[in-house]
Amino acid sequence: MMLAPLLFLAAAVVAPPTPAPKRPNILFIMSDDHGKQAISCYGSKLTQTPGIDRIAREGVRFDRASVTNAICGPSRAVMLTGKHSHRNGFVTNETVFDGAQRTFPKLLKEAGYRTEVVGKWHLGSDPTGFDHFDVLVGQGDYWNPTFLVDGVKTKREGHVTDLIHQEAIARLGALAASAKERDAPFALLVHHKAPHRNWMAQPRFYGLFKGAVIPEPATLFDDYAGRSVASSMQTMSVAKDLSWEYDLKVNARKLYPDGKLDPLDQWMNNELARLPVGVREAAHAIWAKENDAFYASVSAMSANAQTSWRFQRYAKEYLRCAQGVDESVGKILDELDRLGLAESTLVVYTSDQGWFLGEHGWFDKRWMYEESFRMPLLVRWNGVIPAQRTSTALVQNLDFAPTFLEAAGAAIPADMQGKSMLPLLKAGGVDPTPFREAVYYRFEESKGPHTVPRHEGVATDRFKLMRFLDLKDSAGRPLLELYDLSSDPDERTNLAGKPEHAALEAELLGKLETVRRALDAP
Ligand code: SGN
Ligand code: CA
Repeated sequence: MMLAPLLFLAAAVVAPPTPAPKRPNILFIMSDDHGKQAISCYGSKLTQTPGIDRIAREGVRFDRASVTNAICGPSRAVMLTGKHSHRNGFVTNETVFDGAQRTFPKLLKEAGYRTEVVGKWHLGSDPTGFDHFDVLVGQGDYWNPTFLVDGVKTKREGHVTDLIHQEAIARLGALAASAKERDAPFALLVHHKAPHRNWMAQPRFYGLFKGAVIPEPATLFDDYAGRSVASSMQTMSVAKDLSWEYDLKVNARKLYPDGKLDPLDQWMNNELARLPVGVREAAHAIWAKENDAFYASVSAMSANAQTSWRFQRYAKEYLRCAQGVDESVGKILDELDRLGLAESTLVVYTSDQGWFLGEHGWFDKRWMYEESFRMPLLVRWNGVIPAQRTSTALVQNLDFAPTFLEAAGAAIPADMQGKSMLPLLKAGGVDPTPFREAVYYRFEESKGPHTVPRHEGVATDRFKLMRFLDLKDSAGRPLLELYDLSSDPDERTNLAGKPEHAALEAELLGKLETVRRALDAP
């Protein structure tokens, strides 16, 4: 009678320890300009994204992930190098990335990984550190784009999201086979262009949101009364800066029959002509009825009613493009299942920054305000990272490189400024330490499109201080904005310069100096 428990105990003693996880494959999926407001696992009121949501369901969703610089090329350079823009040298989109420097793909390759990238690159120089690259030339076109395939220009027919997706599926199959043969993992970077401006979806999504009313954000008609002058300096407003043709697909000639047209307003006759014929007709057909009704009523519409109309058109085009990305992500996850790679692959979904989908009256990004500063971030590694977790840790795009290197068992170079998220991920996103007390941000592209003034800043889990580098307050000091994110998540009330918040302002200025010093900021 006593034997059974004893046997049981003995069996428990000799049971083999759980093997350490093998080095995972790395699948890094990124889109361009995809805000959290447009992803349903983040509580979107606008759309459903079942493909992307699956990663959250099976892994960790980060709610306070941020970028160090909310603009395309610089963000990508930060991801590759694990260093802030001032250290990797790629400060604005006008810069050329120095591909001779150390990047995570190069280090993974040295560690025995096969490394590949497909999709958007946008770093001015050709990719380095990849066994194979198949990237868009420049920003890339939505239709019939030209790719650079291992240095050779290759024009392909079709829609950019479908073309990148097809290539991703083909490379996954090839990489799975070679990984087996070499008994070594791979890293595949799949970087979609969508939903970047000027929003041209695949025809199969044209019917989506037809007749629907997209809820307007609470700050669509923001007058920036509680902020500094900085917010009024931009040219990225839904009301004024989206072009009728290029962005909104409304024939400007019908609105201004005798007027002089903006170059972007010659688009209907120019760029639209690049669409395949059947697609061109389908595209015209979705807009025609709504457009005709608009031409007939626009003269009687108030300015706000016109902005609301423009918002609806813009939001629907954007969300349709994002739907194409979501469909691709869902199918890529299915393909991992089919290839038997779901357990052995670390999967990331993110975007190169967040996005203004009408919040504060805007489109585009660039600002340290929440919508563009925060990026979506979802991570899955079955069996290693717990499922269905959320995290408020202050992780950044700076942290991808060290995370991938640690997962690969490779050394993290001492000059990388990011921090591996792996321990945090294994703990399901909970880190009592905490992971990071404060993050540093710096945007330099004031001379680029949309005229957003240069600024830097520091954010903690509750507060954000922004300092405009070229603007002064009435006393001649650098212009500041300070927000309490817990009571003012829309950042409508600037607390800087208010005597009752002087101690808080001084504390945050101190934190800004601390992070600046630690990172050797300019
Ligand atoms: C283009 C867009 C801008 C956008 C930048 C940067 N204009 O210049 O609206 O801010 O890219 O975007 S467009 O008329 O060409 O669409 S980024 O994602 O590459 O940083
Ligand atoms: Ca971008």
